[in-house]
Amino acid sequence: MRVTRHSVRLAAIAVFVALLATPVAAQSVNRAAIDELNTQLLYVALPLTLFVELILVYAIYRFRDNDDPKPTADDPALEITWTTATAVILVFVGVSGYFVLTNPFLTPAAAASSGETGESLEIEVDAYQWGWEFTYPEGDFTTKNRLVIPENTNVTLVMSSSDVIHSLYVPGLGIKQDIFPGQPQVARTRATVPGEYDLYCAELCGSGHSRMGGTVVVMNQTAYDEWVATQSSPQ
Ligand SMILES: [Cu+2]
Repeated sequence: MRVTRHSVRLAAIAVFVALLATPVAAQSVNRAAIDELNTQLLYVALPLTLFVELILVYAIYRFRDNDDPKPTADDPALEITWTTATAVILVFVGVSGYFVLTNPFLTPAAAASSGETGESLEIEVDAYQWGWEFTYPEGDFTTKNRLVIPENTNVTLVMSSSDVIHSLYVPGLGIKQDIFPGQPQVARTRATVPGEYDLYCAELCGSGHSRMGGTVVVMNQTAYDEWVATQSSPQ
């Protein structure tokens, strides 16, 4: 079978477009903000990478037989251009990153200063060697290594550690926050897609660190209410 250069090129373009255009519904507002930043930066990085690689390939080809290279001459205009272009790109990356960092779901302290607080389901998180305990506001019940939250609800995790430094990491929901003993930390999210998400401790915290995982279960409001009722009813 003959594979034409044309078909290879078409396939490469198709894969590239599919990668860029695949609409992956973000599972939380945190995740949406992070994914959007990634895509934005990708649109800047890809053309730059192609540009640099093309120049590299061109230089290799153009000067392949050059046994007597001449030193390059000063070119102030060119130097000013590439310095300015680099500065513009860095400012763009810095500003885009700043706006995601100050998102009130990624930096809860920013929520307080921007006045964006509002209703929030507050769940206490205790991290310890080696596990997680979650205490819910609706009743005096706790769960271990399994955090259940309702979808489309602002959730605030008030976290403390009973021993060493741990870090709550839920990649699927875009949550990552270190937890220092004696210094409660806050993480926030609003999950938008029901399902189960892996939870890890992202801070090496002792010999049981690798086992310090769990699951975050996002339920629709009805299922969550029913689940709370079964938890708090007397046995
Ligand atoms: Cu840990």
